[in-house]
Amino acid sequence: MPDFKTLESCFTPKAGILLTSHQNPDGDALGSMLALYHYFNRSGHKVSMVLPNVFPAYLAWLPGSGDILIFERNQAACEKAFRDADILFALDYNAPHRLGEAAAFFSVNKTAKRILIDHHPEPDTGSFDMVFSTTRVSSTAELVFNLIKSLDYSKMDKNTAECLYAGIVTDTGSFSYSCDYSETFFAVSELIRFGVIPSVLNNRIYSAYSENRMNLLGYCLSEKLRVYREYCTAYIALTLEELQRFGYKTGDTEGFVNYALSVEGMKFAAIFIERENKIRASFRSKGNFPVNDFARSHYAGGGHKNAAGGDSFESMQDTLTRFENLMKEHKESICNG
Ligand SMILES: [Mn+2]
Repeated sequence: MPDFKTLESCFTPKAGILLTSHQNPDGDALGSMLALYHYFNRSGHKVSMVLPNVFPAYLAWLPGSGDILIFERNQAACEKAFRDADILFALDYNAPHRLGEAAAFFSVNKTAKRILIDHHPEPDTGSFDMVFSTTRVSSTAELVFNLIKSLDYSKMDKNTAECLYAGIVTDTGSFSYSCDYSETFFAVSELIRFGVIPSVLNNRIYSAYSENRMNLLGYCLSEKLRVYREYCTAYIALTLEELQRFGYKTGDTEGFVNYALSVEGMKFAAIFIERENKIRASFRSKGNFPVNDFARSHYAGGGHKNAAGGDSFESMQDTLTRFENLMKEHKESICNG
């Protein structure tokens, strides 16, 4: 666990703090950001939050989410937040380019201290003044829990704890991966002590899907799932037309790739989702096949060893043909990994 005590000297009274997280924010991006928002507010600082684009609706219940500035909707206010900050926190991403178009403002304020808190491999250390990074945790939210615990645990409260729990439970797929260390469960047991009720929050997160999303999932599983037993690989591909047919909203396909991976015998899974100008690919693996290396080599992407993503700029047909060739090529390391 990084030593967060070294952060203490950064905080002048009433410092202007900007919290940022990555494009297409997930539960960990939002949870770790909002937890720090509550913590720094209670510590008397002036805090703003910027996300590159909108977050999924199932996270809107998180306390404080209404105060987040969205770059794609309100560029002027976000730009001002970047300029005014004394301290900029980068949460749950490892390099400025993960901010998308907002990355142009990452270094606009030359005097701001830039602090990274993240659990992705290979942090771009040159872009930050301080780096708190390890892959040995479930989530950035778990890191933020430890930050608060070592700096001023008296500022932990129920709102903060709920945000942290949301980050941990979503980044571990409800405690089914990235949670092999006891420290994760220690953090969760502490969060429960501060008022989190897991059954209530799990319901809010996992029982709030739109009918459209459930229909799209059903369609994916019955019509679009391709299983290649000899390559221990399964994938799903969705075109723009199919997404529109099911009234697609941001976040609707989140988690779909895990269904492909949960087919018995599968060690590698992918989902390809057509966007306006590219095809977004997400990869998952069980065991040792490093999907972050795979995504980096073939899809200009990256991520974690067992969960990564990237883009393809070919047609859907060419994208899938190329993927099928790659899966044959990597057969040995996939199936024996
Ligand atoms: Mn994360």
